[in-house]
Amino acid sequence: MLIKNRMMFISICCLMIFLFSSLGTSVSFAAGPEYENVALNKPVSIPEWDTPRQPPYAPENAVDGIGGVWTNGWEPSKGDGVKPWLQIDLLDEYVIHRIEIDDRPYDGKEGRPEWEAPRKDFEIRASNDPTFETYVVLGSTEGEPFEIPTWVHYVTDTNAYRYIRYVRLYEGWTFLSEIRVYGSKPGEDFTPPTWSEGSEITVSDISETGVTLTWPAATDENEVTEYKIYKNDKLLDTVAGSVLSYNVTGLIAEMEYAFRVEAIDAAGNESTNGPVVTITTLPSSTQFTIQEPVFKDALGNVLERLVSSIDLRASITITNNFNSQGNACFMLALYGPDKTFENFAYIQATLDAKQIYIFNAGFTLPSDIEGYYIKAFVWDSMEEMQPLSNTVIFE
Ligand SMILES: [Ca+2]
Ligand SMILES: [Ca+2]
Repeated sequence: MLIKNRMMFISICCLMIFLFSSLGTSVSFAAGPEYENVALNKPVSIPEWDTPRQPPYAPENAVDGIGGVWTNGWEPSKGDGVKPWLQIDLLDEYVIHRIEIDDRPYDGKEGRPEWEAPRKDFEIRASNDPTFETYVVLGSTEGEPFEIPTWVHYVTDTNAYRYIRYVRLYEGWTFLSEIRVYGSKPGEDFTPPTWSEGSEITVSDISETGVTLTWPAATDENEVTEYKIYKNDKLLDTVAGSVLSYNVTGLIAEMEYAFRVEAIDAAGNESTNGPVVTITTLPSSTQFTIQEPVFKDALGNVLERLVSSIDLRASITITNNFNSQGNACFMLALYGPDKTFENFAYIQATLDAKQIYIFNAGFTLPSDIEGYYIKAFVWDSMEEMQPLSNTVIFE
């Protein structure tokens, strides 16, 4: 009988093995918000006295995306006895976060004694009234010329404005190479959730194969919608924002793991300084941790019972807990009515120390499966046949 079985094995068994030593996706950290230049190519206007010049010195050239070159920018038609201004209609209300103005680089020619004039004595105003009867000042350079090549001004005003006006504060000539206005729509969330000082992950129920993590709630100006749990800097799982603990399973005995939790808001902003904890799982007295086998069809659908004529695949996860290699053999045997032995498949391998393996084995089921059942179990090897697991019956 044994010989016959081995003969059958050689002729019919089907073997598959997939090895995994670690599972998960690569870690990603959220960058700071990247605001849009909401002034780019938007409509511009100038005072009635100012006659628009032709490109590349027309008012539109102040917002055409080209900055810091000699031959591009808005130049008023005159500079004596006037205070030039240029107004941008953002076409919608935006919260302004940053304003940038590029210098027109000095060409070194004689006769330009006040070349720094365009770099000082201007003001950036904002309003929702296109006539600017009322406005707020977002920033100014009165007195001191800004440093070449770009004035970068951060805005703290969190109100939203539609119109931006560059205004020269004193009478005189000016030149606006390029102005960029970085903004976002009101209510848009660019700020990741934050963790309060001293936030820590609490660990409990450390076992050979798992641990429970518990963390304090992070806060957000809107709402924390998710937490991501990272295992050794790889994403392990994502839970809802209302969940503050996670039961980690599938760990290897007597191994160190680092866990980190990050909070995510509805806009997808992810914190980067979430709490971290390092744990060591308990040692195991047995070499292998063997999970229950899972039975699937060829498409990967989990089966509840035997189905006629399909290619059955059974998989089992085996963890080598020891610091030494060990052999394991996953056996799948098909029995017919009256316990007649019909078919079998197995996969045997040497498992490296501290590694997790998934064994797959399978065969095609007969067209009539009435009375059939499968026994699935793990031996140490086909030669020694020492059982390492219970026998699971699947019918
Ligand atoms: Ca320009
Ligand atoms: Ca937020």
